[in-house]
This record gives sequence, structure tokens and C-alpha cells, in this order.
Amino acid sequence: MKTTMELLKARDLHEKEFHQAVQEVVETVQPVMDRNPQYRQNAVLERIIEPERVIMFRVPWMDDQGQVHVNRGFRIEMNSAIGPYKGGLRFHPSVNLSILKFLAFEQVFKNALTTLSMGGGKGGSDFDPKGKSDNEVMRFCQSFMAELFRHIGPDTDVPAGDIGVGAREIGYLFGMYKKLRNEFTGVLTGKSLGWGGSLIRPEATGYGSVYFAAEMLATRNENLEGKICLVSGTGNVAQFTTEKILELGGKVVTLSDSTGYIYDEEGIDAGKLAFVKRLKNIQRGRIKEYTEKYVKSVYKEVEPEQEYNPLWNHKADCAFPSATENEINPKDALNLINNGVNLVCEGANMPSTPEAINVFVDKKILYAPGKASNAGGVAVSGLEMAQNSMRLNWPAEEVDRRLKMIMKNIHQTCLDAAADYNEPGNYMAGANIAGFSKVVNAMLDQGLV
Ligand code: NDP
Ligand code: 2IT
Repeated sequence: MKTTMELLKARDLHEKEFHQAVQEVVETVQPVMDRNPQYRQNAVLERIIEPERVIMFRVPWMDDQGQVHVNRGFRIEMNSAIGPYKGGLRFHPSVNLSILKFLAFEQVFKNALTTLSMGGGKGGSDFDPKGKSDNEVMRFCQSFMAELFRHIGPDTDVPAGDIGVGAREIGYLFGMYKKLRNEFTGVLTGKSLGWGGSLIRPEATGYGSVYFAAEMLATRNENLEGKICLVSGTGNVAQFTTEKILELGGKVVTLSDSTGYIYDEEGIDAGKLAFVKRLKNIQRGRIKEYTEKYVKSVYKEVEPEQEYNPLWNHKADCAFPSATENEINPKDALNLINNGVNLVCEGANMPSTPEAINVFVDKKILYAPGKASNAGGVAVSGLEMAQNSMRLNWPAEEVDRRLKMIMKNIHQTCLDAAADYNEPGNYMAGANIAGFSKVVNAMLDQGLV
């Protein structure tokens, strides 16, 4: 009989990122399958790797010169066993079915770990917001929503941001949804504060990731005070990861974007971070400009096909990959360890390749998989939905307190599940096992649907 992976690869031949995400889960949940014979009888693995629904659509839009362009839009409604589909939208030229299916698949387990009632989904487009005017972005978002609106809703499917989709895009998407449906509901999260957003949602993924790292360090009686940290990315997750590391006494020496990275041996302090936020969020500039202002720092370009990424080859204690998938290969993993890093906390989704993860697990460093450590973003999205339903807003302290509690809880859940299956300290195994168990049990309760 063909294995689950053989069947998947035969059916979705070219979806290599999706294969990668599924393979990790299929391997780590084998002991769970063995302990629960009813799971095989009910084909839970085969069911959980098949999206409940895949929506693909044309997105035509007009640029400022009157030229028409066509992009492709997607929404993967992966699993609704424990709540409405929930997950971000990514606008990036690399977006395709494989990438969105991997992200939707990871989202199912991540959302389960938050303990909130959210199923898993993901969507987006191969549209590139870089270099586009606000009006072009608005017209694109409106065209995208002119199709997506019929598939989503506050109790059905609730999108949010991801790479290339921030407050500006969520605003344009929401405006079009509201016009088409003639209703004001919490159909998107990551909304601006003045019209339904939650305090701490912009900060949540980065803050949550650092809270998770602090929990991991505490198991070894350590904390972030004085720790040198490598952070990749300069977007939403990287910015607020840096902010929280600074608050907890750590020192961040790197940041990157898709063309290269900066290394600042003196550390990126609060003033420098404020510059980066302005540069990326308002001027939409490149991180290279950092070195023009802070002349003691250095900038290096990074080619996608380079043997290793020099960002991960600096003396440090902790690493927070917060840009994109597969940004740490096994050579990078070894470089990290040889440079003294003993904690890797993933802010991005699937930033480490399977071979890199093997290095971390073999060397027994503190390694947090994104589906656990970056769950703070979607968790506060869940809190935004709760606040929208109640038609009131919690103060920042209340949301932050809940976020901290959720991250602490996810950390413990991972450790408990890993220990239960004889993998003590293996957060990757723990996250997969705990997320999987919760979702498949709900699926079984609800019958064959
Ligand atoms: P942003 O769009 O705000 O920032 C993305 C950052 O990553 C930018 O610095 C971007 O550089 C860089 N980047 C994007 N693509 C690539 C690439 N192919 N190679 C190298 N660098 C790249 O996105 P977010 O910060 O929101 O997302 C970052 C990661 O975190 C993603 O993996 C996302 O899925 C994950 N995530 C996000 C959550 C959220 O709430 N936003 C929640 C959980 C996970 P440039 O400026 O050049 O494009
Ligand atoms: O990957 C993720 O968890 C996100 N991009 C956030 C999803 C959400 O619904 O807030």
C-alpha cells in the first residue's frame, strides 16, 4: 500500500513546500497514530492533508497609467473542525498553491495550539505591492475582495495579514467587503484601532515569539538579559520581535529584507528601531539605508542561491528568523551553533529547512517551531474577533496579559505532549502532536464530513 506521503506527492506533484510541511507532521505523529488505532480506521491523516476547499480566482486591476494587469487570487479553506477558517493573506510574487497550502496546513495546528476556536486557512495573491502607488494597491485590494467576499464571513472564514498585507491593505479589503455585503462585521482581523481593531494585534506575533523564547530560556534558568540576538526580516514580525527583545534586556545586531541584511555590532537600540519602522512602514524603503544613517553598521547583499546566509554567521546567543520560509539551511544551522547560538525561535512560518531542524534537534538546542512560537499573532486575531463580537475593546494591558498567558500555555502544551511521547524537550514534536490530537479528535466527534 502506498504511504500517505507517496499518495500526496503523486497527487500534488509540484507542491514542494506543501510536501515539506506535511512530511514533518506525518513523521512526528506516527506514535500518535499507533496509540490510537481508530485514527487509521478513520483515515484522519489523509483527511487532514486535503483542504476542505480551494478557491482560485482572477484578479484584474488597472495601474496608474491605465494599463490592465491580471493576478491570481487564492483562499485555501483547510480545516474547520474547531472553528471558522482563520489565517492571513499574503501578497508576494512568489505566492502559489504550494506555498499557500503549506501555510494553511501549518495554520491548522497553530490555531489549535492557541486554545481559541479557530480553524485553519490562508490566502493571497502573486501581486507584488512593492513599488506600487497607494491607489494601485487600493484598486488591487478592491478587485481581490470583489471575488473573495462571497466565500468569507465572520463565522465562516476570517482572513488577516501576512507578508505584503498590513494595515493599509486590510483597510482597503475591509472597505470593499463592507460595501458589497452592507454589513460591518469582524470579517478581517488586523483592522485599524479606530474601526474595530485590537490593541496589541500589530505587536502580537513579535511579542509572542519573544515571550515564547523567554519561557524556553526559563527551563534552563536563563533569561534574555544581555543576550545577543540575530533577527531576520524588517517587517511586522521582525520589528516587534526586536522591540520586545530590547525591553527584556537583550541586544539585537541584525535585521534584513529580501535583498540583504545589516549588522550593527553596537546593537539596534530603541531610536534605531524607530528609524527602521519609519523606513519600512512609511517610506517603504530598503534596509540598506540604515547603514547610511548609522555609519558604523555594515550592509551585505544576500543572493537567494548562496551556499549560506552570512546573517546567521555572527557571534550570538539567540536567533529569531522572522522573514520567510526556508531561510535557514543546514549550513546556516551549523554556523549558528558554531557561533554560540543555543536558542532558535521562529517568528516566520517554516523558516528552517527539515535538515536544519534535524541539526537543532540533534544538538539539543532550544528550538521553537513557528507554529508554536509565532502563534501570538493569530491568537490576538482571535481576541480581536472576541472583542468585535462583544462590541467593546479591551485595554492594551488586558490583551497583552492574555497574549502572555496564551504563549506560556502553548509552551507548556508542547513540552507536555513531547514528554508524553518520549521526546522530552522536543518542541517540534510536541507542537505537532498536541495540535494534531486536538484537531483530529474534533473531526472524529463530528463524523465523516
Ligand atoms: P512583512 O511583509 O511585514 O515583512 C516581511 C519581511 O520579510 C520583509 O522584511 C521582507 O523583505 C522579508 N521577506 C519577504 N519575503 C522574503 C524572501 N522571499 N526572502 C527574503 N526576505 C523576504 O511580513 P510579516 O513580518 O508579517 O511576516 C514575516 C513572516 O512571519 C512570514 O513568514 C509570515 O508568514 C510570518 N508570520 C506573520 C504573522 C503576522 O501576524 N504578520 C503571524 C505569524 C507568522 P522586503 O521588505 O524586501 O519584502
Ligand atoms: O501566519 C499567521 O499566523 C498569520 N499570518 C496571522 C494570521 C491571523 O489570522 O492573524
